[in-house]
Amino acid sequence: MRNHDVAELLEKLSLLSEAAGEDRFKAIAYRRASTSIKNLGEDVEDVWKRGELDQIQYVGEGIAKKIDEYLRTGKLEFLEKLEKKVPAGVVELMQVQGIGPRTAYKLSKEYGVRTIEQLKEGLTTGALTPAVGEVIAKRLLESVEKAKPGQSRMLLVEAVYLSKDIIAFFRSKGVVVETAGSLRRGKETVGDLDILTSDARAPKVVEEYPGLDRVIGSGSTKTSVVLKNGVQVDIRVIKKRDYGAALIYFTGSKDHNVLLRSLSIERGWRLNEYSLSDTKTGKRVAGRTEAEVYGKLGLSYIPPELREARGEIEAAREGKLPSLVEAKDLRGDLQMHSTWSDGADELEKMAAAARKRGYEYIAFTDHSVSVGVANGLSEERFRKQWKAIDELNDRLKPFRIIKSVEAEVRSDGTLDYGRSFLENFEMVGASIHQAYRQSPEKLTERAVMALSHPAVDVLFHPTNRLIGKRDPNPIDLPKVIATAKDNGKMLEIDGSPMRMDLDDVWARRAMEEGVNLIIDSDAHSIGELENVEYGTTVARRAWLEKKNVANTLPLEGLLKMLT
Ligand code: DGT
Ligand code: CA
Ligand code: CA
Ligand code: ZN
Repeated sequence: MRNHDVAELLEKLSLLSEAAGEDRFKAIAYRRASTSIKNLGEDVEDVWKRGELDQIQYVGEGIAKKIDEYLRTGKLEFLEKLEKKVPAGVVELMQVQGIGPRTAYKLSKEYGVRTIEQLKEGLTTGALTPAVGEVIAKRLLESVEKAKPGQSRMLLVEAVYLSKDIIAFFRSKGVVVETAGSLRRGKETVGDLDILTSDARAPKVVEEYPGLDRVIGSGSTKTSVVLKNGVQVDIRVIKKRDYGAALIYFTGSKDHNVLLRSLSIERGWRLNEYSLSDTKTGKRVAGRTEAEVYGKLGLSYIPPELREARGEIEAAREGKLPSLVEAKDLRGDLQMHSTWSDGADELEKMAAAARKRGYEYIAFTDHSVSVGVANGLSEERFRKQWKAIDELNDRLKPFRIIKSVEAEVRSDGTLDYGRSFLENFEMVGASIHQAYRQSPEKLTERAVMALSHPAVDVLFHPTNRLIGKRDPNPIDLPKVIATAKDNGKMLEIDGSPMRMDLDDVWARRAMEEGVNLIIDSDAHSIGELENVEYGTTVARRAWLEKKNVANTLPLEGLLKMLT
C-alpha cells in the first residue's frame, strides 16, 4: 500500500510550490489531493493499475500524471526541479508553526537561517528579532521549543497507519504479528513500535519490508530496526507458552507492570516477560495468555487502555472494572462539516458514508459566521442549509440528520448569532477558536458563559489543543466541568487525531463528576469519519462506559436530551 507515500509526495509538492512562490492555488490543490489519497478507501496502486487516478477526488489530470510517474519510476522530475528553485532550509523552516513561505524565504535568503536549530539560536540570542518583530519572535520561539519533542513521537493515528502497513506486510509473507507498547494502550502519542510474534522467521522477513532503512540490533529473540521515516520498531519472537506473559510485559505501561510484579511477590511468585512462576521452585504458574496471568493474580482481565496505574489493579481485584464503551456502541456522530463551510464533501455524500457505517443519525456542525477562514455561514445560508437537510431527511428516513452548528464563542464570551436564532438548531456546539491567547481567567469565563447559554448543548474540544503543535488553552477545567454539570450540558471528546480533546484524564474527571460526554469525528471529509475510533480510544482510557456517552442513545433518547 503506497497511499501514505503518495500522500507525502503531494504534501511535499504543496510545501515546495508554496516556498517557490508558485500560484497559491497550486499549493492548495496538492494539499487537497494529498488528503484525499490519505483517506482513500483502497490501495492507490490498484486505482493506478486500472488507469483511474484522475477519478480520485481532487486528483486532476496534472496531478494524476505526476503520481503515475512516481509510481512507475519511484521519482518525480518536477519535484527535483522544484527543489532546486527553493533556497536551502525553507522547507524545514516552514514546518515551524507560524512560519509561512514568505517568512521562511526571508529568513533563509537574508539571514542565512537554514535549519530549525539555527532558527532557535537566532531567536534566543535576539539576532532574528529585527527580521520578524518582537511579538512574532516570542511566539516562534515557543513553537520551536514545542516542535522538538513532538517530532520524536508520532501521533496515535500515524502509529496506527504504520502498524497496519507492517502487519499487512508480515501477513503477505505468512507471518502473524501483533502490536504491544503504547500503541496497544492507545496513548495519544507513540514513541516506537513494539511488535510481538511467535514466528521465528519474523526477524529475517522484516529485512524485506519496503519501508526499512536499517537494522540496528539483531538477536535470536529480538531485532530492532529503523524505518525510512525515522521510526524505530522492536520485534520480539516469543514462545507460544510464554506469549501472554510477554504480551503483558511489552504492552506496559511500566508503572502497571511494576504493580503487577509487587502483587506477584506478595504471593511468592515472580513475573517477567516469560512467565509467572514460583520464586522458590521455579515452577510455572501461568504465561500462555494474558487472562491466565491476570487470573492467577486474582484480577479480572484488564483492557490495555486501562494499564496506566490509575487504579485499575484495585478495580480488577474487586471486580469493579468498567465495561468500556466501544466504537460499535455509537449510534451517531455529532460533529462533522460539509461543503457548506470548510468540509470537503457535500451533505448527501457525508450522510451516505455515515449510513454505511451503520449510524442512525448524524449532526452537521458547520462553522458559524465569524469563522471567515472556514467559510462560516450567515443566518440566511443556514436557513438554506436547513431546507436541504429537511429534503434529505425526507428521503433518507429513518436515518436522521440533526441540524446543528459549531458556534464560535467570541472574544467577549458571547456567541455568534442571537439566542432566538440559535434556538432554531436542534443542537448547538460552542467552540473557542479565536482569541485563544487571552488570559486563563478570560478564557475560562468564555467557556463558562458558553455553557451557561440556554441554547448551548455541548462545549466542543474544550481545550483547543493541537497535539505537539498548540498547547491546551489554560482554562480552569474543574470549573468548566462543574459548570457543565450544574447546567446539564455535555462536553465533547473530539476524535480528530490532532485534537483528542478532552483528553483521557479530563474526560474521566468529567465522567466522575457526572457530566455526559459525546464522542465524535469532527470530520471534514468522509475519510475522517473514522476519527471516532480515536475518540473512542480516549473514552476507554478515561474509563467511560456506554451510559456516559450521549451518542450511544437511540435517536429519540438523544433528542430528548437535547431539548
Ligand atoms: P513509547 O514507545 O515511549 O510510546 O512507550 P511504550 O510504553 O511503548 O514503552 P517502550 O517502547 O519503551 O516499551 C514497551 C513496553 O515494554 C513498556 O510499556 C513496558 C515494557 N518495558 C520496556 N522496558 C522496560 C523496563 O525497563 N522495565 C519494565 N518493567 N518494563 C519495560
Ligand atoms: Ca513503544
Ligand atoms: Ca520499544
Ligand atoms: Zn472546520
